[in-house]
Order: sequence, then C-alpha cells, then structure tokens
Amino acid sequence: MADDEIILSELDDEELVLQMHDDLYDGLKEEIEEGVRILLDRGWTPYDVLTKALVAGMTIVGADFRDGILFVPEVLLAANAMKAGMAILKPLLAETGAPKVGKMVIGTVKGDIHDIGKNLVGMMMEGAGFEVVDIGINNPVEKYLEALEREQADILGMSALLTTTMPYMKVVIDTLKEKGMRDDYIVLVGGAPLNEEFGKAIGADAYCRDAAVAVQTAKDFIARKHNAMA
Ligand code: B1M
Repeated sequence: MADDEIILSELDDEELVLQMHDDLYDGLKEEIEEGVRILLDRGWTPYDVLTKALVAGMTIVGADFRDGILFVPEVLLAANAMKAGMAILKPLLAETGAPKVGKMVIGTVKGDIHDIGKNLVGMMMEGAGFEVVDIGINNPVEKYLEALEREQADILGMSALLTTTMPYMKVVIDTLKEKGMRDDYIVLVGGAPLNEEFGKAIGADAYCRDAAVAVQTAKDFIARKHNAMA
C-alpha cells in the first residue's frame, strides 16, 4: 500500500463526505460503495448519505461539466459511481413496509437519456410506499400511454434534463387530453431545467424541484383524490 493512500474508514464524517465528492468526481465506483457503507455503519440515514454525499457530489460534477472542465466520458464514470452508491441505498430507502399508497409510472422523455434524477425519484417514491413502474429513458408518448393503461397507474411522472427535450412533456400531456385521459392521472414533472411556471404552462399538475418534493406532492395529490372519492 502506498504511504499516501487514503483509508476511508479512518476519516471523520466531514472528511469522508468531502473525499466521496472527490471520488465521485473521479468516477471511483468501489470507493463510493465503500464510503456509502461506512456512513451507514456510522448511523447515517440512507437519505442523508444520498443527499449529502452523492447528490451534493454530483452537483459539483454538473457544474464542471457545464463549464467545460469535465467531458462526457468522465461524467459517465461519475454517473456510474453514483448509481453504484444508489444501488446500496435503494433497498434501505424502500424499507418502510408501508402499505402501497398509489402507483406511479415514471420515465424520461423522448430524446433524453438522463436517468439519475428519475431513478432517485423512483427510489424515494418506493421508500414512501408507492409502487413505481420505471419505463426507462427516451420514451415516446405511446410508451407512456401504454404503461399508464397497462399498470392502471394513479400518477404519471416525467423527467427531462435538456432544454431541447422538456417541451416533449407537453406533447404527452396534450395527447392525454386528446384521448380524454388527462383527468385520469396526476401528472408530475421534474428535471433540472424545469420550473414551476413551465409545469403550469404545459398543463402538469405540479413541478417537483427534487425527489423529496416529488414524494410530498404525490402524497398530497393522492390524499386529495381519496378525499374527493370519499
Ligand atoms: Co448531460 N447535460 N448531457 N449527461 N448532464 C446536463 C443536463 C447539462 C445541464 C450539463 C451542463 O451543460 N451543465 C446539459 C444540458 C444543457 C441544456 O439542456 N441546456 C447536458 C448536456 C448538454 C448533455 C449532452 C447533450 C452532452 C453531449 O452529448 N454533448 C448529452 C445528452 C444526451 C441525451 O440525453 N440525448 C448528455 C449526456 C450526459 C451523460 C450520458 C454523460 C450523463 C447522463 C448519465 C445518466 O443519467 N445515466 C450526463 C449527466 C450526468 C449530466 C449532469 C452532469 C448531471 C445530471 C444528474 O444526474 N444530476 C447534468 C448537469 C446538471 O444537471 N447539473 C447534465 C443529478 C440528479 C440527481 O439531478 O437529474 O436534476 P436531476 O434530478 C433531480 C431533480 O431535477 C428532480 O429530482 C431529482 C432528484 O432530486 N427530478 C424530478 C428529476 N426528474 C424528475 C422527475 C419527477 C420529479 C422530479 O417526476 C415526478
């Protein structure tokens, strides 16, 4: 072992989180997995590990990607390391044993292959007791419609990370309207380039800034639906 090799388990929490940001930046999958396990062993909640170590690290990657310091291959490695960390957290976040409160079909829109945020939303929704059917990335309107009908879903969740793909959400909502299906579903949208105004303009029920907001919004809408039915 080299003298200067960092032993993750010897770092205190703050140092370890900073080191994990660096490791995520460098796409070091095994180190990220180890870091996640250490924080969990130290009593961190899965949610704190997710937000403070992984999501915060990915924000740094995003800024440097935007500024041309990182390029697609490096960002892919970082995304891969992030996914490995998320895979450890997923069962823990889902471990509520709560009865299913509703069903959501979620997917990234046509032309868009970003899926980390969508996966995170799916995980958090499952953790909150929702049944989640993830239809993946690059979804044309037909795939959303088919999944919604097949799954008898309560909620449609759409994700878009590109300014060029976010307008496609309106295509999906307009198609639901044309087919007289719009009122059958709660439509929630999210993704970094969206905002509240955009959500309203395209006719979604709500824009969700992050996964925690998505969970709370979904719960609120399901409660309203149940009250209306009662
Ligand atoms: Co892409 N990319 N990317 N990328 N990428 C962005 C989005 C970009 C902002 C980077 C930048 O320039 N700063 C930029 C878009 C610019 C724009 O549109 N104006 C960009 C670009 C340009 C591109 C390419 C075009 C690059 C190229 O090829 N030249 C290309 C597009 C390919 C395509 O889709 N057709 C591309 C490719 C890639 C990679 C493949 C390398 C990789 C994706 C890997 C993967 O997802 N499997 C990648 C990544 C990782 C990013 C950044 C760095 C990080 C995205 C991410 O995962 N964030 C991103 C920069 C950034 O966003 N800062 C960037 C972490 C994630 C947890 O956050 O996805 O926002 P986010 O999700 C949040 C909320 O938004 C919300 O909750 C989540 C959790 O809190 N949310 C929802 C998201 N979806 C929701 C759905 C809901 C509710 C809430 O439904 C109910």
